[in-house]
Amino acid sequence: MDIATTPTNPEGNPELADAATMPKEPPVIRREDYKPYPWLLPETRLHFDLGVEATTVAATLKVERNPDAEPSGELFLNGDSLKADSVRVDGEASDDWRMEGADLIVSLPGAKHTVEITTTIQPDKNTALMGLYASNGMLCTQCEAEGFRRITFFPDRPDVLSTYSVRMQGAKDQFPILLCNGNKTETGDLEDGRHFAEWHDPWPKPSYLFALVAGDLVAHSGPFTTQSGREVECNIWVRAEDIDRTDHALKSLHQSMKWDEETFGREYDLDLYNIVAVSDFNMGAMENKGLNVFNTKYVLADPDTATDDDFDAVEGVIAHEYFHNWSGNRITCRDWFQLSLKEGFTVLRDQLFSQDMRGEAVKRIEDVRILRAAQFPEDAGPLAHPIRPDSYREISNFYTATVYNKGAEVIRMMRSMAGEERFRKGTDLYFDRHDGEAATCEDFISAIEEGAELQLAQFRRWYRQAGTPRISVSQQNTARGFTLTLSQTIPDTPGQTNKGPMPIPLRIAVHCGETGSLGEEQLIVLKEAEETFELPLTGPDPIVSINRGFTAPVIIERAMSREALAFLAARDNDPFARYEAMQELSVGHLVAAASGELDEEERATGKRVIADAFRAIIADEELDDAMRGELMILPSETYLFEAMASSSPAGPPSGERKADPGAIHAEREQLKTTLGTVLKRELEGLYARAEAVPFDDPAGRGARKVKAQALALLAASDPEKAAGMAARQFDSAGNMTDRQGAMMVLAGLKAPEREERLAAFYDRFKGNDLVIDKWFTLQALSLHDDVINQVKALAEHPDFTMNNPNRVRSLYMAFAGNPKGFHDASGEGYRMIADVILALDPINPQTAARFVSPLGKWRRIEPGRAALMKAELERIAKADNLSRDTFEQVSRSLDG
Ligand code: B3K
Ligand code: ZN
Repeated sequence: MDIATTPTNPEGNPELADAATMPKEPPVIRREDYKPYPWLLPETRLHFDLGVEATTVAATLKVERNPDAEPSGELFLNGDSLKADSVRVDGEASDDWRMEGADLIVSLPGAKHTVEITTTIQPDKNTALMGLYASNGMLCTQCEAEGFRRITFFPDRPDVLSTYSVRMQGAKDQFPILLCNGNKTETGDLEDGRHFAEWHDPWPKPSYLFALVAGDLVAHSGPFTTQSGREVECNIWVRAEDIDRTDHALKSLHQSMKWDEETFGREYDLDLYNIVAVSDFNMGAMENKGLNVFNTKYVLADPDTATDDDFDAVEGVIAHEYFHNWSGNRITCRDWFQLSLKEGFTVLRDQLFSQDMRGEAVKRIEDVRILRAAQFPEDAGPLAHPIRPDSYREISNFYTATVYNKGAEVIRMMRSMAGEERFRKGTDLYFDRHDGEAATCEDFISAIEEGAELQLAQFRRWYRQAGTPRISVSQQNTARGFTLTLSQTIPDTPGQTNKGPMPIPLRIAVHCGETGSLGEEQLIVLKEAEETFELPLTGPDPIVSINRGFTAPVIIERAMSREALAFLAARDNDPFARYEAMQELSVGHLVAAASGELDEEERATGKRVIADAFRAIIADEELDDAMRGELMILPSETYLFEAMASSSPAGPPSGERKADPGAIHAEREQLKTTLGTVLKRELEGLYARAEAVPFDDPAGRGARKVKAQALALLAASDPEKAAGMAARQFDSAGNMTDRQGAMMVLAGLKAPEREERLAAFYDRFKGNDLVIDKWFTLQALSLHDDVINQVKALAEHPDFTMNNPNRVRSLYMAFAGNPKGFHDASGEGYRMIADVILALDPINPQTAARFVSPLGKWRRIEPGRAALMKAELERIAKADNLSRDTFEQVSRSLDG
């Protein structure tokens, strides 16, 4: 049992049932077992007497029988690490109740009752950061998915909607600001320096959307007038010292509100919208009704402390949580298997919003890069699951790139097939039909099918089949014209074999290699396992541009010459297709080289073609720097790992080759060195041109991006010179993007400038947690030879703590993503991450479990490293008292 997360029982008994760690083999919850809850809860009243060390919660639940459910004489209430101080039914003390594990069951004879339960919780002991916890002296909550049961006994499931009225009271000096969901209805002073606030949320909601915040906060406020003319008070609540870094968050919120009205016809539905930034938070943010709670990382931004990417992340997460008000809160999920109903759809909505704010091409490329970095590996590994999973042991483990990002891609495919206008009719129907309900993915598909006039019978397979489809492409020039034969296979994944073909929409165009003329685009939908499409021949030497815009989340396998790829990289009129051709050019070369398939001459040719393509991109005057920067990004080592593990040398079935991270790293570094050497003049020219663009210039953002890339390539070929350039850039930087870009280069070099600038960075930003997180990350991610020892030393730094998830991630998640350090052939990197999991599990199981997946790649890696990774997983599995979270991920990683 986890003492640190277990509140002391008021009767002195420490044996409170903790749902996260009991029993040893936690039960499997199955989608097919769904049953409606036997009771309705029209009204919930909560009374909080707030204290950091002890908070008492008095809950009053009005319950009545649910006519649509199987009747029960018992009211089953979830609990986690709670004890009831008192239970009353209809105003009388009751002893007709019992505990079953962590849960409380009350016998109820009639059709309608009032149940009152009092509990006492200890927020400052709550290191798991689920339920009510203390952060920097303030109190805040996180309830999704199953945190409300750590506050009070309750039917803590998303299909039980209730109207909440809340009274909160506490010391006025400690908690001057008292916030909850909905509208504030009353405030007042009490005796002994205490005060209270009462809140009422008129919109029935599930318990996971409950939130409360009490603390010493100030607001950056700015009203928003809705399309129907209502004024909404918008507040960004932060600690006083952070108020100057909230402009971007407020602006992003206003833009999101306007965009959702214009694009999806959705208007906000309360007079108040509060966002609170907290430093201790398990994930990015939470969409609680009218009171979003955010990780500070996704609220605070100014140019001196946040990079351009940080600004984008703030905009994206603010939008995401706001959009949940309709796709998540007004229409919520019937059960947690339906998570992608709200998450996939909301990710798509935030992606479309950011495309509109910042430009479609670059945003689409970024989103595909994230999908390939996080979701493709998940789909190819032991944790693969469909976007609508069939079972889980711990739902926190299913907030995944699959549910979120692949979920968004699946809905995006519907949009591509219907077109924007018909898709909007589909979403309108969905919102109209299910407003106020707890719905299912099936409800969503049916509404789109009807509203957007699509046939989605076969398409439903995307919801139940895991694995990234692989599409092989072959083209034949025939007497009549030109045909393209496409075949799809969906790899086996844990528990799933022999999957049926899925509809795969592919935007496609055929260009003429000889004349250079570009063909017209069309959308084809591959439905069968194999299909042949006749396409107009635009001229000799047809070059196929396929999956333009990345219309489908699939892997295209095609044998295309380097020359044809170079043509697409330089000429295609679809920006994504250009990016893709550049990636393929590099991936093809690097995987073949890392697999030892290239002799010296082939290796030299491969690098020359890539260098020529880079040269053409640097010289292309029609490109803006933001897009140029995308085209110049080399495939990541994670992506190359995936490509190598799933590519087949000469003919035999896919998936036989194992990834060799050492060889991948060496080849990629060698390519960088060649590019830096061969393109020295061009890269220095690019750097100088970009350096001259002022920060506030509309082209400044793109300029900073290409400047960082030029510097990284130059550093690979001439480290000494690059150290000087990076140090100069660091010293003169007026913004964090340039500062971080310089530090990234310096961190990987053995140069005196490295230590001096790391110290200067630390001294300047000491006390600013988000920037000090960057300082940890820069070092943990570096390609320095001694990175493992550096990370060990950083873990001893006074600023390091296992209790703050941002800090833990800044050091160890960065390290787990550092291919050089993590995959060190000694196995030390694997051991370090396994040690982190074991140390963190009793403190914060949700965050600990997130570190398992890097080790779960063992089956796809060369045998030496595979054995080391597996041994670490087995060591974790043997530990006593593993949390449900970590137990599930480790056992799937070993079994899958
Ligand atoms: N819905 C929350 C995620 C909650 C995660 C709980 N483990 C944030 C979001 O997706 O918007
Ligand atoms: Zn979300």
